[in-house]
Amino acid sequence: MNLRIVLSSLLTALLLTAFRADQPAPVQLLRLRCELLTNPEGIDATAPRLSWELSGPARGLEQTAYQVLVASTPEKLAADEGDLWNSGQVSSAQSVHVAYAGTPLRSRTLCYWKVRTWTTQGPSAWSAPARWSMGLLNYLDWKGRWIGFDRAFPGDDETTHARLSARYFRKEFKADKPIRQATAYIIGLGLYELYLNGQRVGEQVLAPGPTDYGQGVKYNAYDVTGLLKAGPNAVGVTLGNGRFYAMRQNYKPYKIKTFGYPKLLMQIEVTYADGTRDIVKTDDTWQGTADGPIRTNNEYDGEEYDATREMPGWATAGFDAKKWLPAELVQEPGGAYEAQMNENMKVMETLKPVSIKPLNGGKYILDMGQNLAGWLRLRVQGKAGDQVTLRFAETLQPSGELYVRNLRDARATDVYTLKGGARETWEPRFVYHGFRYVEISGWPAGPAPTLADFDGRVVYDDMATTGALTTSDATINQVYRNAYWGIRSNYKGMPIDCPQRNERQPWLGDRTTGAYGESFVFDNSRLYAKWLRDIEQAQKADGSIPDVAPAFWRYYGDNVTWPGTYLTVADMLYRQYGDQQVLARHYDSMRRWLVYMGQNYSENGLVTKDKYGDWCVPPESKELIHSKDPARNTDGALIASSTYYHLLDLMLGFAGVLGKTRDADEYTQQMAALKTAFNQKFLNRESCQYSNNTVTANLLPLSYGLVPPEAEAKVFQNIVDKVMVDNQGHISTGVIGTQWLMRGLTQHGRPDVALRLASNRDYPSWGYMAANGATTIWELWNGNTADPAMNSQNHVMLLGDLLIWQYENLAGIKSAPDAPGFQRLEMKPTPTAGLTSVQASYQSVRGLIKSSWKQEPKRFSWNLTVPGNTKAVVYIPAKDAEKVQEGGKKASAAPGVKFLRMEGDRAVFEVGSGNYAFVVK
Ligand code: RAM
Repeated sequence: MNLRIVLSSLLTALLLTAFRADQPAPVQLLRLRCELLTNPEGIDATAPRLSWELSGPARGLEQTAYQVLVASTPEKLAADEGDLWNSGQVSSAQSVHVAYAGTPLRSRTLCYWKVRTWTTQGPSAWSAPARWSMGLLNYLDWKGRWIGFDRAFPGDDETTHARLSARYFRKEFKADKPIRQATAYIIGLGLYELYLNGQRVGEQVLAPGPTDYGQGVKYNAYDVTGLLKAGPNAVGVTLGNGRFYAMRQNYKPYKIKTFGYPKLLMQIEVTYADGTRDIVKTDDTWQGTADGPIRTNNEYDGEEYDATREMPGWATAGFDAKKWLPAELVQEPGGAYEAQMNENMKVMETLKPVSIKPLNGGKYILDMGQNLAGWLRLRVQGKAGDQVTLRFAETLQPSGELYVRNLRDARATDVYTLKGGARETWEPRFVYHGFRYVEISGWPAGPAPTLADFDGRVVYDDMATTGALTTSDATINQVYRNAYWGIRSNYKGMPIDCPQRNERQPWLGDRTTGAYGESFVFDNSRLYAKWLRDIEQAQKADGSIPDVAPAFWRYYGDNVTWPGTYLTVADMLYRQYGDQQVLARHYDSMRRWLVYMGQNYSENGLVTKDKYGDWCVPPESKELIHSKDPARNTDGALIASSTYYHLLDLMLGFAGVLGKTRDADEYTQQMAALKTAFNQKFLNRESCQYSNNTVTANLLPLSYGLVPPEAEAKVFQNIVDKVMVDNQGHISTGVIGTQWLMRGLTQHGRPDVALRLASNRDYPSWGYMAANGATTIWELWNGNTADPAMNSQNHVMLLGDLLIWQYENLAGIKSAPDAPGFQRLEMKPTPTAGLTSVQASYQSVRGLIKSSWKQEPKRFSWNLTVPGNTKAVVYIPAKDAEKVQEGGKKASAAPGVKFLRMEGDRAVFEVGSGNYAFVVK
């Protein structure tokens, strides 16, 4: 042993003795994740990125080095043998997105890993082990054939409101030796449920994630070792339509994409204890039927289930399948087979209804007390053939009946036919509804239904809630809650616009900045990374990007604002999650689109192509959907050109990150030329008004850095005047302007105006929605009075930058722009007259961040938490740094706190990880 090793083991021994009972815990490594997923199964990233969190005994914990071990068995890992990868001790502070760099990973490789770190507070022990497994990386890894039935069956109906019964497939097989391990790989289109020996595999619902199936499909992988047994086994799969057999058939085929009849490709790979392997795969020895209990399933229209047709035991060995048909070999859907690396949907919450009221005609109205997306589970007793019908809606008519006109032609109706006898429990499998109210009819004779007979099942992507925020303002809190429910309602394996009417499309423009705000509330990193892939797959060879992706509705029309979301979401993933890979992966496609737009739609130095304007501004009359008043609307050419400038700016940033200097020069030049042309065309140099002086017309150039410095103050004043004088403290922006409004007002020195907009309860405002019964966010500011043709009660696009403002500006939880992924926090809360406290927390990629402050007449107090291996620059409202205390001491002398400078009426300090309690008296 050389001296260094002796010394270091002595030191370790010393440290270990030092951390006994009365000592604080040593450095800990927590939340190990691979590609930001916990122990993912079947991934296809060949250099997967590993992340961990650190927590330490004292303030200011910093990682100085790490070592990662990846082993092919848990035993090897336990013996510290990284046969796949031993990174060695790497001097680095990086604890997020450390890319695997070991032996090339192949299909099916099981990877067990752990990490240890060296820090400013001593070394950590090895972390607890974590794992991931590789999926099927090659086309030829798929050994089976696609099976299905390429036709309709009696009882199906292929007119516009297509009805197709679910298709069931099964196969028996024998495992003749003890099993060591088994994995199932499945692509079940449109939607599948997988059973092994009668048991449901996994908790996912409505899987897999939707894609443009002609471009590519997602597979899921499950470790099914525990579900198989030596001897006879059976696998069963139910297929629903999903978006594959689209909800509308033979209807506007130029717009609505449909892909064919449900189909399945799967295999179960079994490794026996003796090391031999077997593979059970789809082929024409499988059996299938369309005669099961799910009689019809259609995402818009609902599901009908006839329990008298149940087939007990169909997914177990020994079932009598005489009446089943041989499965037919069908065409593959085309495109790539990719591992699904975003979370599937799950029942995320079960909610009790709040009231049930009888209506005429033996009907009842059930109120969930909350607008939600998912379905109803019911418990009912009656005779065979009794039929309970459930109709779903967001609101009621004054008569107490359902209001369904805003669902357009979505029938949103589930029907359950009882088998009779004992109490029956049922919930649908292949649909979801956006609803608060349910009309129940056909309830069997006997006792009337009660609340106990029903559960609301809240369904969305299985992602963690990462944020929590409350303030001293009840309206802000209520709107936050409505936003929370709106966002979870509209995550459906892709971000959709609404969950209730005959639409439910992933419109790009609805998420331009929304995705960023949402990222504080939910861990949406995987969903949006998947969505970028959807958008990439939707891009045409010439560069054109549609307004909806996956392009289930084909809206290729070219405009700047909706497709531009491709870039803003990539930017969000980089800033909020430190994901640099998305920039590298999508850079070329983003650039192709930007160049394509520039080449095809330039006019006098501007890029003017627009379609939606400032979508959904508050209209002049409360019945209207879209304003026709030129004074309320903003010139589309201004919106397009300023947005194009902003997108060039984003590209400039991406080029910088990726070291593409030549491109960067090109963007810089284009921006300079565009700025000149833009101000020439739209800016009135005297009044400092842009175009027709709407808030949006002035706000976009101001937010994007287009305004000449000497005009900035006046342009901003025009915005404030418009809000406070012309609109008496009310919002006048639509989907576009609202994306910058709250931050813009705050950053330019009028947080009071932002607060006014956020706490309003009269029209138009988010609070007005809440005051008028909204439990989510409406599509329209006048959602309670507008025409039902386009009036969803559960949209998120009008949130604009409200959530970003709440977290970054109110609570002060913000990633410094030059330190993405919260490497360094910029904590600058905004105490404003009328708001006395804010409490917020956010589970970032680096760990839990907290900020809560309170403004009392002569005292400002602020408690905050900075996660391990992270720093924060904190901006404390104080005219004099000497007045700032931390933990009862003068702040500048407190441990881990460093005074940096005064900045206006803020004392600026730097702190490391830990908990802090600042007070200014
Ligand atoms: C409607 C919805 C949707 C929006 C498009 C342009 O279908 O309001 O959210 O993005 O129009």
